Amino acid sequence: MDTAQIGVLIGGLALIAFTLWFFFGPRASEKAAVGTGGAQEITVVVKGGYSPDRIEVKRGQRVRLNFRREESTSCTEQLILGDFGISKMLPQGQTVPIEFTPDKAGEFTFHCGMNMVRGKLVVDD
Ligand SMILES: [Cu+2]
Repeated sequence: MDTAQIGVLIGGLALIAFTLWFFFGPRASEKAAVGTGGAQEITVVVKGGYSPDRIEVKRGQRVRLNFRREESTSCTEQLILGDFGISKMLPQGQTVPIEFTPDKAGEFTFHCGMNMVRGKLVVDD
């Protein structure tokens, strides 16, 4: 093998590693911060998915998720967090606050009306 071939090989391996990491790597989660109202607050932008799509909160303290939908596709129009009995419509361009107090710890999925776009709410004890 000459230098160019080795270069191509290393490049290829790096690309594979990146692809694996991108799809299967650990997802960073974002912690909700306690805001002025005393609730753990975080803004979630809805655009081709949820950002952040993994949110960490503490159990037993009020949570306020400010969902902001910045896309017109009807897919993400509805937001469902079934484990806490929440179902909300997210009009485009508006910030919709979703407030509740998580009374149980664990990982809970929130998703669109068709269960296609998903995010995780991690409730720590
Ligand atoms: Cu959908």
